[in-house]
Amino acid sequence: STSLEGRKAVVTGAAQGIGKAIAKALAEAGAKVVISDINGEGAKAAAADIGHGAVGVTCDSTRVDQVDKMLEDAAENGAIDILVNNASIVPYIAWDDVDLAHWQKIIDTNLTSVFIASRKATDMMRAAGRKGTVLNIASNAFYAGTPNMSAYVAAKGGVVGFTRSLATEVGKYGIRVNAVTPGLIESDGVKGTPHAESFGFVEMLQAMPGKGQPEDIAKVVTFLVSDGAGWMTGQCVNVDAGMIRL
Ligand code: NAD
Ligand code: 4PL
Repeated sequence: STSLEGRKAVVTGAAQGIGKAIAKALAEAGAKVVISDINGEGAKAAAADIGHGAVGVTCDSTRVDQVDKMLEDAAENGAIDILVNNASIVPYIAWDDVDLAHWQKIIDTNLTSVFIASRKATDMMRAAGRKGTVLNIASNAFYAGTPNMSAYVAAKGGVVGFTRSLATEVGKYGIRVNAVTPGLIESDGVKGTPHAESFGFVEMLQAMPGKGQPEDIAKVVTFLVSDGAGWMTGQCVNVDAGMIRL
């Protein structure tokens, strides 16, 4: 079933946008949700907005010490059941402006952060004998090679590769690891940026034209972390109204 009653979940980067919609959907499905974000005020505001016992905490997903503590706190002397790695920077940067500093910042925030939280969360799940699950938010930009985000696309490709290998490593413990690749979504982070100018072009490519919303991603994530997806691991599910037909 898709009920998450009694499950403990952490969603990173959930103060706004797709992460907040995921946190809301998991909470509505019955999970106790920790909203983790570098923007602690935003995380607390999101938790208050969502209700259902959701809690907002300040945590920089690139910092091992902060992530380990955040996950220890969320586990409440056990282990969490669900980790959603969503935190990321969504840059719009011309190729000619991509320097090493930008590259390293994006790899750190969008890829290394996924390793850091997954390392700790799956170690804790194994120690507690918990058959938990990790869900990584990648992007269909990995398939499309979308312009003006080369470091981002590289990081998301890394996330897809890591999803496959981590699923292999921890499958023997009953821990499932999957990813979702959203297409362009009208999130808080996209609104008011040059990405928002891309909707016309993206809708032309979609089998079903329309502006993707955070809830469109949250619904699929809720299923993938539920027992209904218990026979799925190492998978990458594309959610983009048919822009990419794999
Ligand atoms: P957003 O910018 O609206 O929200 C991102 C959140 O992550 C923010 O609350 C921000 O504070 C947080 N964050 C950034 N760096 C952090 C860090 N170091 N530690 C903790 N939190 C941090 O983004 P969004 O559009 O909702 O995107 C959410 C996810 O979906 C990301 O993984 C993004 O790459 C992916 N995605 C987005 C789109 C899109 O079009 N919006 C498309 C495909 C994939
Ligand atoms: C197709 O992940 O997948 C813009 C911004 N367009 O972040 C994305 C597409 C964006 C995308 C993305």
